[in-house]
Amino acid sequence: MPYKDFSALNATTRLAELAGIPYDLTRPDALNVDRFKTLKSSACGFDLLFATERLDEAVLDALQELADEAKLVEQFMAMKRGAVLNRIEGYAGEERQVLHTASRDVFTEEPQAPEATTKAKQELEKLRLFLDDLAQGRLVNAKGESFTTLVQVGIGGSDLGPRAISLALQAYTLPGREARFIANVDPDDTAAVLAGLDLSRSLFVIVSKSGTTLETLTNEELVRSALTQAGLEPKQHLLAVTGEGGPMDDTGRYLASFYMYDYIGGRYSATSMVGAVTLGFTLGYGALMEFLRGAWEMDVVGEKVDIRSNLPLLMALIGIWNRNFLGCPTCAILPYSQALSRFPAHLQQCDMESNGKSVTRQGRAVDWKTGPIIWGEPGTNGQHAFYQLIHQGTEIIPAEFIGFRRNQRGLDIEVSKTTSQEKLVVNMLAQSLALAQGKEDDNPARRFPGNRPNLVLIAEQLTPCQMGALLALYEHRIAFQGFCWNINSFDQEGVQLGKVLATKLLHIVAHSGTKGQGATVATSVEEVLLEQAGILR
Ligand code: G6Q
Repeated sequence: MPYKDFSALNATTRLAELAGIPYDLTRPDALNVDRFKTLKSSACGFDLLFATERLDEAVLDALQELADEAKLVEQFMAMKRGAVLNRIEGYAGEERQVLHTASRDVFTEEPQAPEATTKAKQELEKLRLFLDDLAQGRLVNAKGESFTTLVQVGIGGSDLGPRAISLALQAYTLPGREARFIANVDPDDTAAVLAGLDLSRSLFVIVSKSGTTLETLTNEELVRSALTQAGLEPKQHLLAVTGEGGPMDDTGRYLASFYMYDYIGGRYSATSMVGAVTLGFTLGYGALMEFLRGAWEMDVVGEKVDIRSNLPLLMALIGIWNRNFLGCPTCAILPYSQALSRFPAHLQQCDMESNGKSVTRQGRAVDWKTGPIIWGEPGTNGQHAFYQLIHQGTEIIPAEFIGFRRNQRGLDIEVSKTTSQEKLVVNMLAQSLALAQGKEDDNPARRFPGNRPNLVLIAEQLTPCQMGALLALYEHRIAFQGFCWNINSFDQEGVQLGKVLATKLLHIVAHSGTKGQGATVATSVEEVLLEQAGILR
């Protein structure tokens, strides 16, 4: 499929014209009932309320033209069917298919990429049997006791998504089960996680697609040595999730191994075995499948051509409107749900590693803006922290609020005639309106300029299925934006240079003869850095 550059798309001219006078949200009648009714789109249990964005029907029509002209849905379908999209024409690269959707296309008789889905089904079946062995007491520790804890050891894509989702769904954890995570090569991270653990009743799943990641391999050794010191046989406690045939694919070292495939990028791997093993352990196989079903349902929504009913595409285009036409450099993800506290961190990786690019899929420099800076924290906490800048700072920061009408755990209290959940949701809606409308005041310090674009995503409750849909919604939003910007959203060359230099420096430190403990190491590393500054050139 021939790709057009973003700036060569005709619709961008019309959008640039419209951006000259964007919808004024501060006008007295700007936010009327009709607008709230019309600028709303729903799918998979989510309502997307976008009346508080600086757009109108004319902008939406132009965004539809943009989507059609850039063939965004066609590209999405090509992705789902296994086109080799992870590539830069004429240059060396990963040259891979992009098939994370295949890991959940297991609910239909006609999967889009049958071969990849068959493999996904095989791994799911392997996991189901493994979980069954645990549940039925066929798989126990040396003393015949059940395993209570699963520690996921992995980093980047092998950590952030699974960790965020596991935290989000903690309320649904099976009795007597828990998950923990180790990512950083900082030994204190591992030490802190191991500190409170009964190692004899813990399993560790070492997750590394490549099987070569420094942090993960180092932490695996730390875990192995802790198990040995506790008088336990490491192999009886270690599982692996890795690429088939890769360096970690070694049944002699692990109790069980699960596979992921090179056509699933790390940051898109939460619905593969990378996330499934831990989620299956804590939630059970049934809830894991509900999570996958939610993602699959959103995958299907992503196929719709009409932007008003394709939630991920609509969000992608609203993001492009804010980024490329209203000139906003960042986007805040603000979940009004403590359970989603790590979800912004996951999206930060998924979005910034995918769309933090400045060359096209033909290897030319882009002359338009690509991915924004993604960040965020849960509300209402953020209201007492950084919202000041969002309301009155000099940068316009589009905000995406995510909330739920009902809480997960049932515990709540009515104080001053409203429940805590009501307070949470009302605060979210109040922030959305305040950012949009602003407020005049004679006192300039108390003036709120308004016209700060934002949207609200709201669903009934954060269930496993709803979490799956939310995950896929953002995954596809990111992919659609990358397609539109004509960049390769699926490689991550930008993380290589630092890794290569660290490896060189570690080699030097290992052979420098000045190795020691604590401050001595720090000093020698600094010296080496100074001495070896030439490596950078
Ligand atoms: C994600 C990236 C990156 C990767 C980690 C871990 O898309 O590729 O974050 O997930 O570097 O890689 P391994 O799973 O190979 O250890």
